[in-house]
Amino acid sequence: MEHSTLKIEGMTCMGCVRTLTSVLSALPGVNHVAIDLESGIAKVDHNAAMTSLDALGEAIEGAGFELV
Ligand SMILES: [Cu+2]
Repeated sequence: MEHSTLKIEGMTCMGCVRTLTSVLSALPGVNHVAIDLESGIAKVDHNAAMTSLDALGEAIEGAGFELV
């Protein structure tokens, strides 16, 4: 299990946090997602063999946010 810490731009409210949390949680091998709105930091526990860091980034951008 990888513990990735990602910096995300574009989240403005708790609705964004909920949206992104559910998008990331739905990816295969993602175990836990914790997103802090104020800092823009997302902590994701994931099986990198199933969902790589790149795949997380693609999902984030696909949801309309930006991985910094
Ligand atoms: Cu929002």
